[in-house]
Order: sequence, then structure tokens, then C-alpha cells
Amino acid sequence: MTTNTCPLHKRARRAACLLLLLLGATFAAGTANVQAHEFKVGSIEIEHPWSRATPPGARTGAGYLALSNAGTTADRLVSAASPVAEKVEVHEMTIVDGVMNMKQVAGGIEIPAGGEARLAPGGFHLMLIGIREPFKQGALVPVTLTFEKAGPVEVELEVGSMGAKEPANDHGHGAADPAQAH
Ligand SMILES: [Cu+2]
Repeated sequence: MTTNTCPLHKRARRAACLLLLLLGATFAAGTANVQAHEFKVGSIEIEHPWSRATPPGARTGAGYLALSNAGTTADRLVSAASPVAEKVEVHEMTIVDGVMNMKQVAGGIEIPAGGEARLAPGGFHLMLIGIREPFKQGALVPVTLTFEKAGPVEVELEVGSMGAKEPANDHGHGAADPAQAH
């Protein structure tokens, strides 16, 4: 289920990446923009890490991202941490008899050799527990991901709207057009 690739989503993502590349070519500072959404460590690539805005007083936030492994051996996302949360756990959401449940994933999430793993609403996610302040739309939340083989890497979760179902990949008018937010 987690290795499925939604073609629509992928197309949107590709369009967003293309847009970022174009922006990068236009502005000298654009490089920083590109790197904010694509991270790499060893043979692992982390694409568009994102989160959702949290209501005032919320104690937890979630993190979503896509992982791909260009290497010839499998790797695992084993842990995560963030300076803005007391701890970060790798969770899986399941629905059992219509009841939504989530639990910590023992042993982390495998990214097969040449394959990918997806942390997305309704499935695997990062759970940031004990967040120090609400996540605001448009903010970047720093998270360190640690892979069994590739080691640690710092990424930033781009905070979307409270009900966002996918990353705010339309960098053309996301923050400038709040009417787009649900
Ligand atoms: Cu969770």
C-alpha cells in the first residue's frame, strides 16, 4: 500500500519540481528553494516533506514525505527528531473495523533497493509529539531523519493548511493566495 504511486500526485509533483527548477534558473537565490523540498543522503532521496497547520493548543503534529532509494540494498527510516517537539515517532495509521488507530512502527519503514516508501495521510507518518507551538501554514519545521544505512539528514516540513491532503506543491501561489486553502 505504501509503495503505491498515485499517478496524479506524481504528475503534480513533477510539475511543481519543474516550476522550482524554472524559479531556480530565474533567481540566484532559487537554489535554496529547490533544496528546501528535495533532500538527499547517501542513495536516499527525500521529496517534499510537509505537514499540516495545527490548531491552537495542539500537542502533536504530523510529517509526510516520499522516500526513494537509488541504491542496490534496502535501507530503513529508523528514527526522527525535531528541535520543536519533545519527540518524533514513526507511526502507521490503520483502520480496523472502522476505527482509526495508530501505532509506532517497530523497526522503522523499509525503502526497498530501487524502490520507494511514502509517508502520507492515512498511512505511515511522522508524529511530532509535545510540539512547543502550533505549526503555522507556510512555516518550515526542521526534522532530522535517521536511516539505518544512509545515516542522519536534516529536512524541513513545509506546513500546509489544516486540512491539506497533499503537499502545497503549487509554489506559484500557495502562500500568496490564501483563498486556495480549505
Ligand atoms: Cu501518529
